[in-house]
Amino acid sequence: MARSSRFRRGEHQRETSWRQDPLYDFMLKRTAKINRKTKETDIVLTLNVDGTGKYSIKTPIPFFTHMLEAFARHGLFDLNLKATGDTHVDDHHLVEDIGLCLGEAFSSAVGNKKGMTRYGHFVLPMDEVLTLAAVDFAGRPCLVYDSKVKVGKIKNFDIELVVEFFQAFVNTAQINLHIHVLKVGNKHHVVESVFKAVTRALDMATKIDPRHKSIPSTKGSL
Ligand SMILES: [Mn+2]
Repeated sequence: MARSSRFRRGEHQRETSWRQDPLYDFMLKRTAKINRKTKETDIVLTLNVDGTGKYSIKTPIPFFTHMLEAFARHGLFDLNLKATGDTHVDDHHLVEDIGLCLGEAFSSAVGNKKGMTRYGHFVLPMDEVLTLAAVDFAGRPCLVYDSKVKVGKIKNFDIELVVEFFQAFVNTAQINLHIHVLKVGNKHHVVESVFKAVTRALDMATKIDPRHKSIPSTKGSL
């Protein structure tokens, strides 16, 4: 009997306090679904910020698909993406529009950022290459992209599109993102290290820290 009543008391305490728990808002809600269709591209994307890195990515650009798979896996974000577009013209429209949709999904999923860490950073080695990414969910879009490898091709993929992707992502996510390739090398390593460093920084920044009882800003909003 004693054990049973303790259990009931515990249940009751949880019942009355769970709505005040900053974790509660997010465990249920940090997801987003984005549909975007224009004459150039058709994109359906779902994101769960509190995922485990499960993904299903379908784009007609194999190297870019590889990058987005790495993004989902290493940021522990669940990401489903089906994207088609006028890639017979150029990959530019589709890569940029996926960046816009992914940024929109992050912005929507994190909501008012209550209880969120806000800042994140990562320094990622990939063999001879070393890349730093730092992010602030500031509510203001700003990208600083610093790499000696900004042009060229990886198979058919145009490396110039990497900065286009992150600029689009930053614009709709409303974040401040610094990407610095500190040590260049193989082009595939450079680009992949950028995607992995960014996603690890995003994972850190989007984590809920229960010590934050409110929105992580002295202004009171972000
Ligand atoms: Mn690779």
